[in-house]
Amino acid sequence: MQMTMRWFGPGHDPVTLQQIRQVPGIVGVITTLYNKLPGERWEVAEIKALKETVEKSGLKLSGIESVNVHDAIKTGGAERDKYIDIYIETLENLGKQDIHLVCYNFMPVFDWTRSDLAKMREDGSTVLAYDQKAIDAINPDDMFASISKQSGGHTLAGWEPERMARLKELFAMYKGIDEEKLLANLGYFLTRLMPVCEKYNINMAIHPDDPAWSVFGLPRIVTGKEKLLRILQNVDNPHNGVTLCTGSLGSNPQNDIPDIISALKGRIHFAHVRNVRHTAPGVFEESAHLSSDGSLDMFAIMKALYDIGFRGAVRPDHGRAIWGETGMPGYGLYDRALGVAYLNGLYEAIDKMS
Ligand code: CS2
Ligand code: MN
Repeated sequence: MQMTMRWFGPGHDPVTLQQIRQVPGIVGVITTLYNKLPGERWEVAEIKALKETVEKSGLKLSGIESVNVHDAIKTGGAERDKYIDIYIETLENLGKQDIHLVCYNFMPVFDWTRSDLAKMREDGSTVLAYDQKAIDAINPDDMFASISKQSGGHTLAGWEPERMARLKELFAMYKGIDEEKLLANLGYFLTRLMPVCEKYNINMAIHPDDPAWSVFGLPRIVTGKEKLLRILQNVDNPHNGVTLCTGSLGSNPQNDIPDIISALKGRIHFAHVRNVRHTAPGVFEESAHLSSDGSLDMFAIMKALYDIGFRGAVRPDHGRAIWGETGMPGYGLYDRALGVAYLNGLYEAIDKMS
């Protein structure tokens, strides 16, 4: 297992590489060119500079999260081939820099969705939370305003203001796109990527939809075991794989995460391991990583990953805001570092007892 943390890059992330390096057991970061909009090519010089910055701190660049996918690709629009060509060039440029892991998502319009970015818990910590009733009461046009109001001035991953300014147009693009069409468009995209992935040994790792059900009437196809298996079988190449995000899949209590992990053996390329606490149907909050604080069995999850032979990059995911830390919602240093320490402990125990 390679323990990593997500880092948003110079000028974007209030957490420094040196701080990350001081977290025991961390070998690398998962990062991105945060300024890039979906559809823009990543140039070699930019990737090189990012990699050098990371490596100067003594860490490895373990993978990219995310190279975002243009909506023309997701909707199968007239310009999809042009944007797939650009995506392929980006992968080529990443491959040439010895980068072999790319996380992405295929969610229409919005990336992850929450109704509250700072829900106060009894102990005074705050967490990201979701309440379906609150989401149902929001007009999708106001969703961006609602999210950005709570973001503490940070641009949130997947919520690029440039895209959000074109929300009406985006919703119009997805008219007539149902789950089957979206799945077919994903298959088309992945089929075209496989040759470059084979050439440079790049693993594509699709991130589950968060929450793991349809929001605002938009289709969602990365929500559970059957659908994940369909995506993998559709393009049956080991480079077409999954980011096993326990918090996203775990938003739906029906998803049995250890069972999903076993079913995806050999195709999990990256893992986001965090807990989530279900409080009512359609209502959850992002608890501390510890099993007893949430609804997921983190031991069973780490054991399942161990048992299928997964030894790739793992990262904690959203943490609570604790100890007065302010920063990017979900991505403070303190609680994610606690998450890392805990996951390391679980892993060491599982490894030594196996
Ligand atoms: C992440 C996602 O912060 C998060 O919720 O897990 O934004 C993830 O990076 C993207 O969906 C992957 O493209
Ligand atoms: Mn995740």
